[in-house]
Amino acid sequence: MSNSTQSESGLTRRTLLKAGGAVAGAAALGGCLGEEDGTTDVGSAEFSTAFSNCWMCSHNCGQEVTVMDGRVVNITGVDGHPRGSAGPDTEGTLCPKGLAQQDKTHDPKRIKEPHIRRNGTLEKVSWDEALQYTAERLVQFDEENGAETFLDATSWAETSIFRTIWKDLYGSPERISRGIHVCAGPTFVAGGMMGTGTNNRIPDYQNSDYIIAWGRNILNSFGGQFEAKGVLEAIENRGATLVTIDPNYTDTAEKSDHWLPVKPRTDGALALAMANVIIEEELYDEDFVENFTHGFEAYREAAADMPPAEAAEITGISADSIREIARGFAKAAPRAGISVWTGTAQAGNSWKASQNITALNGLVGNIDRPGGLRLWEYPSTASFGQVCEQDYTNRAEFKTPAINKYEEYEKYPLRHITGIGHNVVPEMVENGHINGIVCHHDDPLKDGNTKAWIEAVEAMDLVLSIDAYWNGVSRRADIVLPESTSLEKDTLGTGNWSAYPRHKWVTGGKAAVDPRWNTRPDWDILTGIAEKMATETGNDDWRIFEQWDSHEEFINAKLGTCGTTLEDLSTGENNYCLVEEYDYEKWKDDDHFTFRFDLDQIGSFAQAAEEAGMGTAPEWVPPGTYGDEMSDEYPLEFTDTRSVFFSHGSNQPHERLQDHYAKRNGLNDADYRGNYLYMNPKDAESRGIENGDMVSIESADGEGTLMAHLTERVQPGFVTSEYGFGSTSSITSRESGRGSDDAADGMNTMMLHTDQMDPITGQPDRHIAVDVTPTGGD
Ligand SMILES: Nc1nc2c(c(=O)[nH]1)N[C@H]1C(S)=C(S)[C@@H](COP(=O)(O)OP(=O)(O)OC[C@H]3O[C@@H](n4cnc5c(=O)[nH]c(N)nc54)[C@H](O)[C@@H]3O)O[C@H]1N2
Ligand SMILES: Nc1nc2c(c(=O)[nH]1)N[C@H]1C(S)=C(S)[C@@H](COP(=O)(O)OP(=O)(O)OC[C@H]3O[C@@H](n4cnc5c(=O)[nH]c(N)nc54)[C@H](O)[C@@H]3O)O[C@H]1N2
Ligand code: SF4
Ligand SMILES: [Mo]
Repeated sequence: MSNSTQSESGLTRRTLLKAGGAVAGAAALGGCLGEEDGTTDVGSAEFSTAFSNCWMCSHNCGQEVTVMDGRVVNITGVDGHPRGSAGPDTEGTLCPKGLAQQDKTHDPKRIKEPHIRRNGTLEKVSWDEALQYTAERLVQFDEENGAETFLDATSWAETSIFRTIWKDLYGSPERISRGIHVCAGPTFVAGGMMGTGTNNRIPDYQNSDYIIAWGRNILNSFGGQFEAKGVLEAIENRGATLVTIDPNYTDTAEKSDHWLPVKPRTDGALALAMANVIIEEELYDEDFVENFTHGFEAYREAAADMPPAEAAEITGISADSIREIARGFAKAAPRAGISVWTGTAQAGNSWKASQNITALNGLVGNIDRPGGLRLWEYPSTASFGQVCEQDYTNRAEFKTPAINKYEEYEKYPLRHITGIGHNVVPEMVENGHINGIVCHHDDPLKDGNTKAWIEAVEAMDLVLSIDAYWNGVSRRADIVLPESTSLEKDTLGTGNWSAYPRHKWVTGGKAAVDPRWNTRPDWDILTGIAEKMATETGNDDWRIFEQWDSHEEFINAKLGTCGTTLEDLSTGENNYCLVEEYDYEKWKDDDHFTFRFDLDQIGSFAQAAEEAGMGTAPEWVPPGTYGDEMSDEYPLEFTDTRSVFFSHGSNQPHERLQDHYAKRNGLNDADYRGNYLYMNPKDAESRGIENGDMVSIESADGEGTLMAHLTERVQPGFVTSEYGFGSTSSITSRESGRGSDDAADGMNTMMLHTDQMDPITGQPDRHIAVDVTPTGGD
């Protein structure tokens, strides 16, 4: 095991500066301090410092938390951390949503007590009563409906045991996971099938000479974190070229050498035209293509059908620009990488866009070469099976997921690939094939097909919410179990891509403060349910967690393979460990490695593609084939996006963030704290809309009200807004207490959405035909 790069004493100059910051923060809270100049000993009785990792998204950035009198008074990053810094000897930081953990931890709007529904009303109960009731209802549900009709919707759970609980022990094979089902299914699955792996969408930024941010706003979605820092480092140290392909003029576009304002949903044509140039001008890696790939002829034919002039008509990008980017990318290869994630993956024709974009990597042979598309690896922490010393029966093992079992779903090709689709769940509830759900740090009501999802949640026999806030699900739940935040529990974080391109790593730490109010860490909640289930069912399999006295013991068992402990990770010196080193070009030693341009050899995909009416090789599939087409009635194309301040639907309730967000939009003077509708001044003028006006947005399936923000950053013909707001979101708990669906400013834009999706993976297609009109209010 190699240690982290921090100094031995841990007392770097920056640590002292940070301590100064903590003192200032404490002073602002009226704390009793000895010194005012920032030199106060942070080891004094009033302060303690805890090192751990952030969990506001799945990135696990290292954090240093200063606590005074049981209250978090400051949070900063950890220098040299794999995810929160640019590598050895560089400053570690947290992004705005990471910093917001402090607000969340002390937020009086959190759910403070366990609740169960009695006679239609949610009532506060003790933990013992809530867990006992949960076990009784789970047993009853299994008897009446079958556990296989229970859906696990767990998102960023800090503990890994939720799959053991819901799948193995309870016996439900169905899960809506965030990555494939609602985040970027086509990106992940195309990578997995083509040979680069589901998690290998992040290039080796720091060693790259040419980076394409393709439908990615890295400087916003990971502002201050490894990705953004890696890009900026490549520009500064290597003079790397940055290209952004995005219909919107984003922060990342602003920093780029080239911005290609592609028409939404036409990326598949752009990628094929780039291949056309690269193949025609013989700029591709012939050795790699010849010896390590499959299906090049089919790819060559598809690319030949998409000359730059034709792609220019489709994409709105000139043929000269297409040639320039294609040449720049291919000539810089293998030190050229494409960063791709959600922007090209949330549309009905995303599958082919993802396949065509991924194919460019194989064409120029940048696979697992410095500066190219790195095949990142996870550290080998022990699996549950390896650490569990008690045998148990896996109750889901021989159960067929409903989507594969019943003929009702034969119309969905996705059943061959992802097993279930977010947008299909309401239909499965209507058919009685899903009858209950656990939503754990997860809000499916913001992800798509929202009106149908609300009805589905209301129709289910059992809704269990494990959440920090009252949201559309917890307000409708039968049982609400209030969870602690990541500052109130022990955590273990691992990941793959990071600022150390040759190292696997682990991070983690102990709780910085005790759980606030009557909340509990998710480990305690899940093992608490297991304990009650053991008694209720008489089945000792549920006792398997009793072999660990605490979450820390369980984490240490998992860390055994890495030669470190949670105690070690909690110290300032070793908040992260670089545990194993791995090389580039690993595929050279792998006899089975093939980069597949054509997926004809993958039976499940070939079948899904045939049912969806598409081929197995790269091809151009126009927008509208599987998604909305604009019309006279709905002439504008809506897409949604994220803001640097908010982590999906997680932290919209924080007023400080709402204010920052309003200020950033220059609309903080208005008494409105919802999301904004961004539109081009030309589209606004023709509709009589002015900046700051309230507008009505309408699709064929829904409508809502937002405040308009006019900006040239959005192209005419397109409108966009940030998601996670409005009815059903956790923002509705503005006043402490439960709130209601109508209490909030802003709009859940997925009220405009029904069940449009990519047919292969079921990823919701969030490109919607709309029109916008003034409401007359302001
Ligand atoms: N602040 C913040 N940061 C986050 C998150 C968060 O919720 N908040 N979530 C995290 C998660 S889970 C993820 S998956 C990552 C995602 O990180 P990114 O994939 O970088 O996500 P976005 O920043 O939303 O960038 C998507 C971009 O795609 C563009 N786009 C929309 N439609 C199209 C299209 O048809 N073609 C092209 N080329 N572009 C299009 C949008 O304008 C937008 O700029 O962010 C992570 N970081
Ligand atoms: N409309 C639309 N929807 C999207 C996307 C999009 O671009 N547009 N992007 C998608 C992407 S990329 C992803 S990865 C998913 C992620 O989406 P989710 O997996 O749903 O994650 P969050 O929205 O971060 O968390 C949901 C809930 O967690 C609760 N929560 C906050 N803090 C805590 C806590 O400490 N403990 C617990 N137990 N609960 C907490 C909040 O109340 C919130 O309602 O969203 C997807 N949904
Ligand atoms: S990127 Fe931000 S929210 Fe995600 S783990 Fe890092 S600091 Fe936390
Ligand atoms: Mo995501």
